[in-house]
Amino acid sequence: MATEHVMATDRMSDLWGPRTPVRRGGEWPARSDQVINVHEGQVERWVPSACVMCSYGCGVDIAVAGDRIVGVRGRAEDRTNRGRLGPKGLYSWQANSSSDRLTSPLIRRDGELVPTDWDTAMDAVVGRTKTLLEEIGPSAISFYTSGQLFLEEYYVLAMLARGGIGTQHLDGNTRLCTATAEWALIESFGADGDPGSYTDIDHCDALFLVGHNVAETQTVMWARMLDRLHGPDRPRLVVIDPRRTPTAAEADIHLAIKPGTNVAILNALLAEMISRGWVDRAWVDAHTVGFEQLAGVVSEYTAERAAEICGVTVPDVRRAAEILGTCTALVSTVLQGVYQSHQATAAAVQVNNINLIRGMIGRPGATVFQMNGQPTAQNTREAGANGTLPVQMNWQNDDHNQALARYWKIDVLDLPHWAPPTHVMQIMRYIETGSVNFLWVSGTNPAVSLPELGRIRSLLETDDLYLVVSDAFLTETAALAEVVLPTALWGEKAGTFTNADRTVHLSEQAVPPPGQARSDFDVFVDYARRMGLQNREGQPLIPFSNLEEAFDDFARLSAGRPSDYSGLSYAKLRETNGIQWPCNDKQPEGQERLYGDWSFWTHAERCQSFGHDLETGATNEADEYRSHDPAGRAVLKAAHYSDPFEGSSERYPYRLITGRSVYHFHTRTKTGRVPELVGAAPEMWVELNPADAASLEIADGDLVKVSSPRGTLYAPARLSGTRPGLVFLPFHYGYWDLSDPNGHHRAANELTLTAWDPVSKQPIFKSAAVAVSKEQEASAPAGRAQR
Ligand SMILES: Nc1nc2c(c(=O)[nH]1)N[C@H]1C(S)=C(S)[C@@H](COP(=O)(O)OP(=O)(O)OC[C@H]3O[C@@H](n4cnc5c(=O)[nH]c(N)nc54)[C@H](O)[C@@H]3O)O[C@H]1N2
Ligand SMILES: Nc1nc2c(c(=O)[nH]1)N[C@H]1C(S)=C(S)[C@@H](COP(=O)(O)OP(=O)(O)OC[C@H]3O[C@@H](n4cnc5c(=O)[nH]c(N)nc54)[C@H](O)[C@@H]3O)O[C@H]1N2
Ligand code: SF4
Ligand SMILES: [Mo]
Repeated sequence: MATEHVMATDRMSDLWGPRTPVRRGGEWPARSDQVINVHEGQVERWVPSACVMCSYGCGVDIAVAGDRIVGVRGRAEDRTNRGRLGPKGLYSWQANSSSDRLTSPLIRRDGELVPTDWDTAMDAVVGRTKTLLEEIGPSAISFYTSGQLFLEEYYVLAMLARGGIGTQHLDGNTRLCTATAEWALIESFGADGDPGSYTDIDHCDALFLVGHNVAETQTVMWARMLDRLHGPDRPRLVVIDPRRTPTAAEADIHLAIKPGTNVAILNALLAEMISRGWVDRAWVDAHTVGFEQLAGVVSEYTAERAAEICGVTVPDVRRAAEILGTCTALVSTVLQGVYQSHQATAAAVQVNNINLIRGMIGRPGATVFQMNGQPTAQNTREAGANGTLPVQMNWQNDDHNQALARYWKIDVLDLPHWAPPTHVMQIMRYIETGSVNFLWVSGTNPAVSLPELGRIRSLLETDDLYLVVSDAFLTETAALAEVVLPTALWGEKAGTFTNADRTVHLSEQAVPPPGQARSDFDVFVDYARRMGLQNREGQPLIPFSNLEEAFDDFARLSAGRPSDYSGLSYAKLRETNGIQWPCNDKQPEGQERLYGDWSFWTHAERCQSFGHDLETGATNEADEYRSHDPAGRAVLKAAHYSDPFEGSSERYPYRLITGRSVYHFHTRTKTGRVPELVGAAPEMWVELNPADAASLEIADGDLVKVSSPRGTLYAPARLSGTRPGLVFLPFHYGYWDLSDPNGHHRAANELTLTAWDPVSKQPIFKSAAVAVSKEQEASAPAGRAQR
């Protein structure tokens, strides 16, 4: 049912809204966007929150009538968005009141999922955990969470999994998303946490966007960039992306590289900058280590060599280097075109290096954003629910392990720290080999979002695995579970989360969850209680009776660490419009930029990790690191280019990249239930270069077959500005009709491969070899993909 709205502005056709141009160093003007469903009655109250549809993290107020959400408006006073919202932010709240929300737990009986009550469901989950702990031990138990829950929820999960059950196998879907952001920041600066502020966009005179289609994926961030690009003193814009995206269409220089060649182009840009003398040598000598090695490695990447490897022109490489080398304030951003390619961390670190060799960090307009994607990915990482310990503690540093064990009042030997926390691709492998027998998935839909879905489905379906899923909908993943737990969504529960420029927001509860749905926080706390998890003193391991206690506990733990929340409280967050960590006694209003004193987190005793070799992923040893302690200087790490995995062949001559479109979010569990967004992009499609399409005799709209060594899908063709030889697929479309045996033949991840970056362990979604052919003319009766 389509809803009618009253709204100030249209964000469906006018995605970024009207320009509010701003001069360099000026204040970004406010502009409030809103949508209210007038048929739901008068707005009775506005409840403060932030958007959970991407990591830009716009401030919003939720409009409530009775016990229903009836709209949203951007918070004009919020430092992040100054009132703006994009299409997902404006419309996605409607998914909350979708008629197919899960309202009671489900349990599998005689092969079917049937409704049950919480006691029965939780007793089943707890019973299986206990049996496995007795029979096998903690290594049989695994948890896979999200970048979309709240800080308090991740923290409790990290406590119960690492401190209570004592398993290494806890990871987040942030592994697929921003594990590389985290590791690129650690490798260069010693700890996670983006150094910059969104206001840097207002201050820069050059923007460098690497594998980041910000116009479609962070539309309000792009509105901010557009207000400079179309303002009185336009910064220069360099974009690296194989496709002519709306972002690339605005660029002064668009380097449409062959996919998987980031390291070659970035090395060439560094080489050109160094050979032309565009290096702040005094700053580099004072505040970094590793310049000579870096200069040596990149000197092998001439503009000519990069042009050849990457399929771009020599003058474009030189012109791009000139912009990066001669600007006075550079904002660089990095996202999935880098993180989901092979050599992900190696490439992301070279972008850090471009800023570092010019001293472009820690001052207004000069920074690098290793961007996040999901709204709360930063918190998954900070709370230790991704592949690290909480608050950037270093699992190889005994003092850190001791401190954490003391804080949680557990024995340090009960805190697993003999190896790195297990990443999700390895958890899947352990399921395959039979050593992991229990997986609790919360807030993610791996049956659509992990690579090589044929394999993932078979793993999630195995009899040896007890699968528990916490979600608000019966997703493709939930349909495979033994127990499904119905969860409250954003707006139906409170909690805090942090965006990519470290701004922390408190999202208040606006309405009650439907039926018996409960917050993940309540479910995890209940599980810990039913499991009888205790600390060394025989007290409950998780003593919190409410969210705020969990927040305060985390904030105290974080004191003195990079993500210092010790000066934050719910009361303080309620008084303000987002505060950036670190926030403590010394800086009670938070800190806009990190590293303004050019002192980085690289001291051996403080750093989050001793780092890796970027090419092989080999972990550095503590002694080795200590003997060359960078002691507060940033680390310039170099890497040689290597060819992408799975080269093209005669049978699979095209290269596949997958990614996003503006109207949908991930596997569409929310946006697929919003009439406006579904209407704008109802079906899967295959993007082809017009010349390739012509040679394959494919016209716009024809049904196309795309296959890789792992699977096949069918979808209509859309002719676009990708590089020749390249196929682009949105990964949003799963197989919603769960009863259809061919339903999965439209999911992009049928085709992707099981491989990951050696440092961040982030899977490679942006490169595979595929074959393309025409299946049916557009005029023919609706094909499989037309469902
Ligand atoms: N509309 C919308 N917005 C979203 C999301 C969504 O699902 N929908 N998801 C959110 C999340 S979780 C994330 S992680 C972000 C992701 O945001 P982005 O990273 O901006 O999105 P992607 O489309 O995954 O990839 C970005 C670009 O990488 C390019 N690319 C592919 N291969 C290469 C390569 O080898 N090198 C380079 N330089 N570029 C390459 C692709 O052509 C693509 O345009 O978006 C967030 N925002
Ligand atoms: N081919 C390809 N694959 C990709 C990518 C790509 O670019 N290409 N990108 C990757 C990236 S960057 C990402 S982030 C992932 C995203 O992949 P997923 O995490 O699988 O994507 P979502 O559809 O966002 O799934 C989130 C689930 O959480 C549920 N949910 C929402 N809020 C809550 C809550 O508060 N509690 C609970 N328990 N559940 C909740 C939603 O209903 C939904 O089912 O996909 C990855 N996969
Ligand atoms: S830019 Fe991101 S946070 Fe802002 S409204 Fe859009 S989806 Fe939400
Ligand atoms: Mo993501």
